[in-house]
Amino acid sequence: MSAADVFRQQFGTDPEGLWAAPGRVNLIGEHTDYNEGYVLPFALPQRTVAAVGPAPAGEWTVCSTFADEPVSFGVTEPGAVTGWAGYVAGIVWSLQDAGFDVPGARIAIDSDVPLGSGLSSSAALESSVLTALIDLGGLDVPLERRPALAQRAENVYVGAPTGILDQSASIRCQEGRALFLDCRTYEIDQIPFDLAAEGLAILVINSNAPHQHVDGEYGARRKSCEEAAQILGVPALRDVTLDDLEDALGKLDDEVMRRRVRHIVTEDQRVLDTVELLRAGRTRDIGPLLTASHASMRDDFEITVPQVDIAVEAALAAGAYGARMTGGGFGGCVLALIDADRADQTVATVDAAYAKAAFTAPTSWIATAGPGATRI
Ligand code: GAF
Repeated sequence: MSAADVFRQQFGTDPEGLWAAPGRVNLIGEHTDYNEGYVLPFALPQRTVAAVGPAPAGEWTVCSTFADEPVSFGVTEPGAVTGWAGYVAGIVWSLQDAGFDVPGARIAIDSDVPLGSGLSSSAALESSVLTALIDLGGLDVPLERRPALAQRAENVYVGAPTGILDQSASIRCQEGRALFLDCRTYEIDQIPFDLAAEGLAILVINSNAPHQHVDGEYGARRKSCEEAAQILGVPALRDVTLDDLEDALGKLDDEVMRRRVRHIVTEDQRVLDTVELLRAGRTRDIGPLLTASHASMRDDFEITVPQVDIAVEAALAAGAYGARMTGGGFGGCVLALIDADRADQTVATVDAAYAKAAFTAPTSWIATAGPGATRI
């Protein structure tokens, strides 16, 4: 059933409109967002659709294709609504808290963004509902302000200490482009990213590894980065450049903290180098940067698991130009930059490596850069 079908079944009338927001793949720049650094995501064609219609002021009801019961709520305090509907209530709360007169609404959700795979299913949900409520209420919220509103829903209402990468990707990405985002200033550059024209492709390999300890470990990484910035006397680790790195590491006593800092500082530089190569039309040459990013996440930030490490190694063995885990880590997806005509061999090599290790089989597909959040 589509979101519109669920809306009709639940509310007995047609929705006023449909809004969609995508999941994302982050090409490079992992855990740099909350360090006020750089990221380079592109939007997936997979998206969350919200069918939305009006309701009396101060009343919201949300239902979906993946939950049995609708959830209704009024004006709420952070955390009052839990589970998946909390992301929707969080958007209402965040807009209200920012002073906007949010219209009451009936909302039905459908999504083909894989859940819990590091492809931003929660940001897609937040961004579709945010865009719908802004349009429905005729609210004047410029595009560049929207990701921070959705991020607040997640940080304050839901209570997840995430950065601004996922909501920015879902809201600001454009078809055929990768989004180069400065997470301090929110300045963007839309980088042309039409791999098919170059005979290339991004293969996404969902490790299907169960996510473990995600929340606690994510928060611990963030805390360690923020403590390091404080010790180094900088507003954020973004302010430590590659040239400063050795000096900075010399000022930190804790070996684990030193590794965390090294990941962030080198990762920011890898994003900048990747953008430069893409601008110069040297797409194949970004491969080693992708692979170095993975090694840094594995060895310094320590956020990979054997399933994603094996996927990266197998993709490289099959001839990929580069490969890395994408997203927050502890499972999730790997991306590999490959020649488009080598997709089948790459998938076969990865599948064989998983079978040999007796891991649950991965799921792989070619990802193209789709549009950001919009009314459809
Ligand atoms: C998750 C978070 F939600 C993002 O903010 C970002 O930190 C990412 O992990 C890692 O780059 O997706």
